[in-house]
Amino acid sequence: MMEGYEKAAADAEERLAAAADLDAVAAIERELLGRRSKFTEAKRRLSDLDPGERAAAGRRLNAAREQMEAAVAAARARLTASGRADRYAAERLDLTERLPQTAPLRRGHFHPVTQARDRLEDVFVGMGYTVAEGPEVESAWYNFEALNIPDWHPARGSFDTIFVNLGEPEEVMLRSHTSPVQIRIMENRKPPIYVVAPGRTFRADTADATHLPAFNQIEGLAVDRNITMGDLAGTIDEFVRALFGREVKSRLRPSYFPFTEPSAEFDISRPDGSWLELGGCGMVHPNVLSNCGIDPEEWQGFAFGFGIDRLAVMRHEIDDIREFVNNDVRFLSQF
Ligand code: FA5
Repeated sequence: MMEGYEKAAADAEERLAAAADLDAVAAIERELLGRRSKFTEAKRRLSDLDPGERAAAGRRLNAAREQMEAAVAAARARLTASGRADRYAAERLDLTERLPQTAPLRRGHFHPVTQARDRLEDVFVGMGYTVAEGPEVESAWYNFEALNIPDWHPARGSFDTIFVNLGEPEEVMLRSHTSPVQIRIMENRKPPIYVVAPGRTFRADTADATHLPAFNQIEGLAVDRNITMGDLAGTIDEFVRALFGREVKSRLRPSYFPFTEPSAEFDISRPDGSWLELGGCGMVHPNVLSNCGIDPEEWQGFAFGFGIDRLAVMRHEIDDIREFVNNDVRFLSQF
């Protein structure tokens, strides 16, 4: 009885090694170890043997069973691994494959506001400026105080700031303009400085044809010896011309910002003859230079900050700034 069984176990190892799939392994396992198998029958017949023979036969039977179980497990492991490898091979994607072209491929493009931002950077880099960035979440020091806006100052109210619930009340905020980047630049660099800093800005403004609650500004800062308001006016003129051509005019209007003195607002002309306010500008206030460790007796500067979304509206003659955030591809694909 035992010999026949051990022979079957040895055969089974060969059959398992050749099994092509997991179903075949399960069938062999049933045949070898299942309820109707020779193994189960041999186990049952152990009780017919003399007690002396029984122990030795039982050990041989167990050894054969362990051998078969190991062979079954090995076959399963082999087929699972190769099954996975086959599945991976079948699911493999060739990322370099080029499908035969049935229709002309349509290329995407950048959002018109991104295009305006890139164009602005190019124009200013062409004028010798470098490009910097600052964080979108700011402290009251950078967004206000260092810019000569102490907490009692009424100008704080005019920014409709969106505060973030972190630290002391009204200490952390989404920056309401890109002017804090002026401070970060002057803290870290020595004049002469010629930098522009584009980026997202946030205000609790209700969206309308000319306002968005999240919009983009570009800040400009020049600090050097003997800088005058004339340099500022010339720089604004130059970039308006580079961006819009000669038909569009710009004008400066006296205004007030705590961080510049004197201050102005600049507008550009629309095709219908009206003016659109694009930004604020002025000579950097001596207090702001001092706050950053720059001696106002030795250095002067001008700064400006204007809305990139507003500029893109002008550039493409769009009536409503909200079109930029509606994400209607039919609209966006025109630019
Ligand atoms: C400022 O933010 C000043 N930091 C600008 C500045 C910089 C002055 C440096 C002097 C020196 P103001 O709040 O006016 O100023 O905003 C500047 C421009 O941002 C506006 O002229 C407009 O073009 C744009 N802007 C402001 N609010 C919005 C809004 N809700 N949606 C779209 N554009 C806006």
